[in-house]
Amino acid sequence: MLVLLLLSWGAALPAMAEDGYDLWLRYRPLPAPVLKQYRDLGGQVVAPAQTGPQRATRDELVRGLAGLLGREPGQAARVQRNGAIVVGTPASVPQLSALQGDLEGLGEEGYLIRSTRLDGRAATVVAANSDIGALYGTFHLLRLLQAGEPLAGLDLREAPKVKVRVLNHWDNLDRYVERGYAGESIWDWHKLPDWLDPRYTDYARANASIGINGTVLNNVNTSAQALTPMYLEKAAALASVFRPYGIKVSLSPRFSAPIEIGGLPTADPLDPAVRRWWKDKADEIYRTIPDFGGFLVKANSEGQPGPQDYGRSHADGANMLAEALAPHGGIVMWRAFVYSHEEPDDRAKQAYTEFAPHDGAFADNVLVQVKNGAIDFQPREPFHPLFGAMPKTPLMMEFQITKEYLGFATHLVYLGPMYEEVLRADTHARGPGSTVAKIVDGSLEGHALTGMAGVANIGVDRNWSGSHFDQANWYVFGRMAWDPHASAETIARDWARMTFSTDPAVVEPVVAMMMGSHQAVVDYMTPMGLHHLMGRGHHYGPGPWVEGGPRADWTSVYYHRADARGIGFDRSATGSNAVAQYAPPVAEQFGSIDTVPEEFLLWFHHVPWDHRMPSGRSLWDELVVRYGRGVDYVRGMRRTWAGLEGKVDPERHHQVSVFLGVQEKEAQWWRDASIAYFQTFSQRPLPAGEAPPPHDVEYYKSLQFPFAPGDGK
Ligand code: BDP
Repeated sequence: MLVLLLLSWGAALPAMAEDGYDLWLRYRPLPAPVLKQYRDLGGQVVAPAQTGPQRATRDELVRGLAGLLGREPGQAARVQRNGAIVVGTPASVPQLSALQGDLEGLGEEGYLIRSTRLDGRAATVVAANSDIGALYGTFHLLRLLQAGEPLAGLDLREAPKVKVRVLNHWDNLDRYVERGYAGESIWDWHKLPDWLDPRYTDYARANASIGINGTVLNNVNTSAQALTPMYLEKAAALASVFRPYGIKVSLSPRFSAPIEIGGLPTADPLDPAVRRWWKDKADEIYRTIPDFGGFLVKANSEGQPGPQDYGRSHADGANMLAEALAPHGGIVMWRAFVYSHEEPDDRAKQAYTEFAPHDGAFADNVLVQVKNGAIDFQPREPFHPLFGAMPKTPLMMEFQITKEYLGFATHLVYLGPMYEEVLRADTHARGPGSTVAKIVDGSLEGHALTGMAGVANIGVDRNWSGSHFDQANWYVFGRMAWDPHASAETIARDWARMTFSTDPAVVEPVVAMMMGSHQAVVDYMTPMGLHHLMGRGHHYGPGPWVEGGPRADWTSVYYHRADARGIGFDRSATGSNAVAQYAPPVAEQFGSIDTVPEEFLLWFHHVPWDHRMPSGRSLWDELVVRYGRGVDYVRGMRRTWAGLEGKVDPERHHQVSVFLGVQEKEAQWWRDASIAYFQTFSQRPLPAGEAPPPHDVEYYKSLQFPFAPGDGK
């Protein structure tokens, strides 16, 4: 049965505080000139509401239209005559059955949006093969309206290019968020399963609006408790909130759980009792959460238990879990972020060394989840050499959305350009054009199971992400997981329009700020391929002097290798030869100091201080200039933002202004501390016009931040 919804428009909405809670789904009344073109729209809304996803769709549509088009009640009669919006599937809305043929090829999650005539009236149609497709299409339509796009002649088709689009929450059961800068975990485990915070629904709406279809609730550094019946009940309650939005819940299991909560003497993946235990556990999980997504596993990495504790391989471990989940349709997301305690080799090489030989050995429902670079979410890394090196295994991309190494919540850094740079990198695995995006979307090797994961930046802060601009990173992650070939700039523009204003005088400067912000943070923190130079443990602020401690590859000196001669990590054939892990054309390019892209120079080479750079400057001078350029960019952002006063609501304008001030201070601190420290090796003067750091290196070293947020526990 169809529910026909006739909207009567309420009076103008009361002015709402712009505290960021509404994310990009603000639905504030459109400005009059934009509104004019929609005067016929939405007089009639046909949107069935029989199922959970249908109700979610209809509610969103009603909310969005009422907010955006908010009209005086007296106009209702005129509005009702024109401009139907019809949303659904051929099964749920009989009028849409004529579109059956057009829906072919759009799969379970795709949709089309078309402006057409139905029953002799002008109508905007959102049609899909499934309720979830219709929900995604509805969000897309609302996005077009938010941006003030014309609907006439609209005819677009969309389907996700990646199957598993998932957030990874590094949230502990005590609500501490590892590397979280937005307050504690939004999962109020103690009050679950009874209290379902309305925030959970808003979380699901936000994710569905950008196509995210899965969430891993708990930290990869996990506790076996998460798999106990008590916590499964709580996870099931969250799953029930997310289900109407097409979002599946997954969990991070602890590999040693059979010992810790199962009472077994071992967690050996080849032990029949252990295998039995996991099968029973999977059965129990699916009894509690019938559409459970699967397991995300960090094993034999940074002290976590794993199959190697029993002399078994990653494939042995992953396949045991895969076998338990397979009958239920679940998947294993097995992380390749490993570097061994014993291994004295270059840390950048270890994941490849451990995983590449097992290509082809993983079960069909296993994805190997690979970070974008071989070290660890550094401000800039070359693409991970595993991309292209395991053709028989679906490789899932893992990006970090939370800005552990990029200034936490206060620095304005839009990650879109970074994601884009990695996804567009050419692995040459099957000749030129073998981009990382084509590996992730499965097209290069013909994998149907594909995925992208983002380490969430979400917490209980009113604005969810710790800052207004960090919302853009959640947003762009979702959009790029949907389409890894998408443009970071287009997405930034969509986001800015929905988040701040449709006024180009706001949108264009905001987009410009965002687009240069990643290069800026690279410049003021780790220019030209430097990496891993942050404060120890908490990773806050500069720490290029960090040395000693339990392992060399947790220090900065291990990575920058500065000495009287020069600076940088020699990963060429004369050094660790990590370049050999790339396909020959890439290895050749990265392996020579003459051809390596400037941005990766010190990642792959130890370079003399006086080496001549393309700019004509010496390496040392170039470094100093880059640090300063990064700081200058932040100053520029402050000026741009100040110019938007009055065009952006005061509440958000103020916080962004203050945060940009923090960013400038901290960018300056990174520049000064780094220059003061590296100068002790280079022994060279600063280039003309460059201000000397106000303190000596001992001062910067003495700064301590014992309570910086987000540290691992
Ligand atoms: C590093 C974080 C650490 C995580 C680890 C991981 O510092 O807290 O546990 O990555 O990805 O970036 O497992």
